[in-house]
Amino acid sequence: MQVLFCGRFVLPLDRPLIMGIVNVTPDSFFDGGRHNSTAAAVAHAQKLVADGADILDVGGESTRPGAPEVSVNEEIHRVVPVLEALRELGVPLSVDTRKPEVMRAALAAGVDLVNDIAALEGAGALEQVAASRVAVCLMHKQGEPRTMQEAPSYADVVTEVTDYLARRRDAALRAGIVPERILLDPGFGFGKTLEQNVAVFQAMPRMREILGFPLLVGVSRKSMLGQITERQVGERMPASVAAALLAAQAGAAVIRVHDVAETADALKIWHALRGGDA
Ligand code: 7PJ
Repeated sequence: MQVLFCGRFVLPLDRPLIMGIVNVTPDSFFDGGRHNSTAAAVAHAQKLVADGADILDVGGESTRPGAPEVSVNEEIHRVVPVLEALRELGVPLSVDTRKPEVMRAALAAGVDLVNDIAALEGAGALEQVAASRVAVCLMHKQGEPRTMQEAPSYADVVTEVTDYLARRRDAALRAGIVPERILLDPGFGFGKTLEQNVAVFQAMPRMREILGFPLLVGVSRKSMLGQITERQVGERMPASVAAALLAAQAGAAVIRVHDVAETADALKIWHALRGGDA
């Protein structure tokens, strides 16, 4: 059976894992105070675990298109207290960051997985992760979050995303990260139009074959779902659950979601009813 070496844990990959999203950003908790946003994030994370999250993904920088930049210090102060408070839960902890300095602080705080939308391209990021025992998610994006949705452009989006992930996979392996520690992610919504996201989604089984590594998929509440359903972000839960099921069907190893309880139910039905080993 395929497994993921993930810091303190060895996670079986025989069925899709649910990664629950824990945002620690002042705009997700309008309180202003540090203590309150830490406490709110910790409480939310505990609820996600009760709801069935297999991994918690803690992020202090919003990478939504157009979101403001966050300084290294600010991001560390958002994320580290939450990681420290969650360590005793006994659930694998991921940090969602592209800043090597934040990775260093998160590694010191005992994180189990580094989820990097920049695929460890930051200075020293590869080496730092290689020197640890944590898992890593290498994600594709085109451009930078603030402007990436302005004019995404590809000759062949599936080939370009696959080739990029193959290059970052190889860079990670060369740095000494063993295969069991690596997840790859096509990066839905990161510099991709709806049509490009759809093409990549449909190509996932083929990409998995070609790349030979487990895939992480994040489509939860994203604007591609809003474009299809014409729903605002707060009304995209059913669309997100539907997309999560299809990602599972396409072979995703880890599914990154906001709505953990609903996704867990949907996956239970999928496991129970699909039959065979599809
Ligand atoms: C993703 C992520 C994703 C991975 C975000 C949002 C934007 N990390 N971080 N994959 N998305 N690995 O959740 O809408 O798709 S932040």
